[in-house]
Amino acid sequence: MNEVETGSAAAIARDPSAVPAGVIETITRMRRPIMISHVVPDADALGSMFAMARAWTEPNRQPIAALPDGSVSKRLAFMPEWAEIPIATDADFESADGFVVLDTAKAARCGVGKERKTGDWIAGRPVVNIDHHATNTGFGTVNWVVGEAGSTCELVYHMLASARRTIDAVTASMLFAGMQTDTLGFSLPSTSASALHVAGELVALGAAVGELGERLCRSQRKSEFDLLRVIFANTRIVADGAIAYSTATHDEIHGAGCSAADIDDQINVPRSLEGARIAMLFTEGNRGKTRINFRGSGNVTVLELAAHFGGGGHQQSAGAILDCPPDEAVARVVPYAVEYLARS
Ligand SMILES: [Mn+2]
Repeated sequence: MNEVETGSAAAIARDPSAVPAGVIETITRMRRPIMISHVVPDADALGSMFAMARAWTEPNRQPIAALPDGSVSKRLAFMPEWAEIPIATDADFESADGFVVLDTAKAARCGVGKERKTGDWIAGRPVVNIDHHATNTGFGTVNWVVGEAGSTCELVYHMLASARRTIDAVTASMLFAGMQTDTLGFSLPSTSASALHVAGELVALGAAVGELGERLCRSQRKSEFDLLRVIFANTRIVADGAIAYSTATHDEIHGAGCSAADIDDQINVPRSLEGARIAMLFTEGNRGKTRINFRGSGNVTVLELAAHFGGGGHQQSAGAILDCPPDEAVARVVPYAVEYLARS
């Protein structure tokens, strides 16, 4: 089965519904697995972890989820509440017999908590790596990476369906939330007919479409709204409007009442400008470190641009982190992006 490789860079599969047998077999052998996703988890990260954990719970199997304190944004706090999956403690990390890592391109991005970042928390145990990032490094003992899938939740749906696991209404809501947000409300080119078919199945299974829309799209807290004002005010355009970017310093983020965990989709502000082919967002959630989100529109890809600054992600949605404040990051990245666009 060529979708599964061990120990080397992940083979990128194309068909999201062709679930490698090794993935299901390896998870089925685990009794105390921990579901893990990336730092600053988005709805696809949370949805895929919780859906997996809920659907694989049995009398003799209790999956749990790794979620470091304070890592979930206020807007997505309803997801762990609905899912009701126990959160892993240090003791759970000791006794786990395997890990399922979802939506995470490399092991260093695993949201396992600061104290584990430098240690060998895997310690020889099996790791199943399920993801849709083209840059996934294949860090698992079993890897299933579908670069063209719009979300990891879409892959998890196919996995649960082919393993004949029960998808109840809450699990369907978890998966729908991830699919909806990672495709920007089913508006990105990654929204395939098959993804829409899966979304339809999830609605039939009881996904709470209206309430999810309310929570995900129409529930801005005052603090998030105030941060958006900053993002709008700081938006700049260069390259005759072909590049739009915005910034938020540590003081601006915290001054609005937000934190690093609340930085998620604000990139959509500069990205929404007509004619913007590259959008970038520079945010200093943690002082002295600037996270940069890159988005490409039309035929413009940004993965190479992000990779130039040590980052990764998808062809048209990527990120990087620089060890400097936003103004310095802008000075380094924007001129390079202008040149990059001129030759792409
Ligand atoms: Mn994702």
